[in-house]
Amino acid sequence: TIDYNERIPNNVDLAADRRLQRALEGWQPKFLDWWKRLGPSLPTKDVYLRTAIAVGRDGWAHFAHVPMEEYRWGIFLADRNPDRTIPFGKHKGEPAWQEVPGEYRAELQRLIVVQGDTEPASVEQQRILGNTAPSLYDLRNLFQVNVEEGRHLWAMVYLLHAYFGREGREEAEQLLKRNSGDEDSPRILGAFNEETTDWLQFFMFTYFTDRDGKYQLGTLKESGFDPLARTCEFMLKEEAHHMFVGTTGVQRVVERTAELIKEHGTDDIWQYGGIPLTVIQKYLNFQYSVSMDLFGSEQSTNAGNYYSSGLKGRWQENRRKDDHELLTSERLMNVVEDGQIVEKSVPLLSALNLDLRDEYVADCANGVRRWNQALEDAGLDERLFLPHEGFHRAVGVYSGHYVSPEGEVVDEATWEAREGDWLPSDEDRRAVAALMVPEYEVGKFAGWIAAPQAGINEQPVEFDYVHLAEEALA
Ligand code: BYC
Ligand code: FE
Ligand code: FE
Ligand code: FE
Repeated sequence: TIDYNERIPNNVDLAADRRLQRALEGWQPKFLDWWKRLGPSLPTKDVYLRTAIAVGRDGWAHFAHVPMEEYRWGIFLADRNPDRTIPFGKHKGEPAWQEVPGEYRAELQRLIVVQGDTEPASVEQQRILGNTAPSLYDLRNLFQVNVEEGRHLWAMVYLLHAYFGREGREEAEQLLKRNSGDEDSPRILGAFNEETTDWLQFFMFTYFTDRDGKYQLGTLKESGFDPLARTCEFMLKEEAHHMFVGTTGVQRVVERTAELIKEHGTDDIWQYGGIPLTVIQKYLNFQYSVSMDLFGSEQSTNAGNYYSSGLKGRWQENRRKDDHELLTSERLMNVVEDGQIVEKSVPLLSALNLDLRDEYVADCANGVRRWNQALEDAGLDERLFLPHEGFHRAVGVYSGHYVSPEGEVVDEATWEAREGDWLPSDEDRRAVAALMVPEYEVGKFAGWIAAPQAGINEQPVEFDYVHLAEEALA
């Protein structure tokens, strides 16, 4: 269990390391200041939140109404397996590292900083969404995601403080100083500088971009550096809810859209307060493609080196039936040559970003199947789909090329002519934004989204998930 008597709740025996404790207690007010400045902007009294109270397999979460700024952010690592060995790379079979291996210090720190940078970035991106929540249920889910991303920042800051000395402490400060979309000091990865303009985008973000988080954390959970592996293992438990918010959020939008299409016999349902399916598809296209970019280049020496060094593994490394070193394996990948997409064979070790991305793509398809089931159940013929991997890409082999959602390489003029059919236009975003009127009454939902099947933690859907502050109600 986690010691809640401490100023910083933890299960790493922080009290036994006075220096580290003081360093983190020095960072804590800066975190809280950042939360006040760039965290959720809607003033609330309290929110029905899940807090981690243990890290074991069952019963790790406690639910209660708590003021958000009193959320018990803390440091929780999955239990240590004393027999754990490094699962892959050239150190395979050696005992997992409990300290940072000197030769990989820089790379390990870089990975942790990149991971850490995304967590507060997403909170910043979602800052103003509370003002337009479609229900108290959704508002609560937004805030749950936000506090947990805040805790994921804590998880990375702990590693930086505990294992990377002065440089680590400086990086921890920088994690609060770079900000999403900031001209001078933006967040590190592209998708985390995009605006989250509205709730449809938020649901697409938690479906597609939090899912990148799931897959990246899944590879870091395999790391030979045991504290990183253990912290990612626990983060993944929290992450499941973020993806639930995305899957069911998009599903509920699709359900409501299908209902309105049937009721009015037209796809053009703006006038009836719904989001047309074509616009949902454009939002999907956008968030999927910027999330695909988060995997880096298909071929990456960084990724190969991370693997060989034992720092970052593959998704479900232990289930892979090979030598876990990959020095001789090859695989096929797509490249664009003379305006055609063709396959070529490359060393597997050079293409591990692609290996992970393929796992991600297969997982993404599951939700799309669910959403299409909702369309089928409603008796509609329209379907949603994942665009081609080359569509709207800024990183990797497709960057610099124009590829349609169907996977056709097109010229620039065609792209310019069709872009508005494929990606949300400013007009689309404005029309979606116009539907985003807040619904803060218990058990009520905005007209563009269906109610969920069930409430949170076996509470009813009609439940006071959030108590707003007086000034928010005025
Ligand atoms: N935007 O060799 P390459 C999450 C940079 S999400 C801008 O192809 P590599 C969350 C790259 O950094 C998960 N720059 O890439 C979700 C490199 O720069 P340097 C976050 C990019 O290194 C929702 C250069 O281009 N965690 O947790 O193989 C809410 C060459 O790149 C981008 C991680 O990402 C981009 N999209 O792979 C909250 C895990 N892509 O080093 C949270 C840790 C690449 O030459 N990160 N670049 O200056 C990594 O494993 C790797 O850094 C990456 C890139 C997979 C991101
Ligand atoms: Fe309680
Ligand atoms: Fe996270
Ligand atoms: Fe997340």
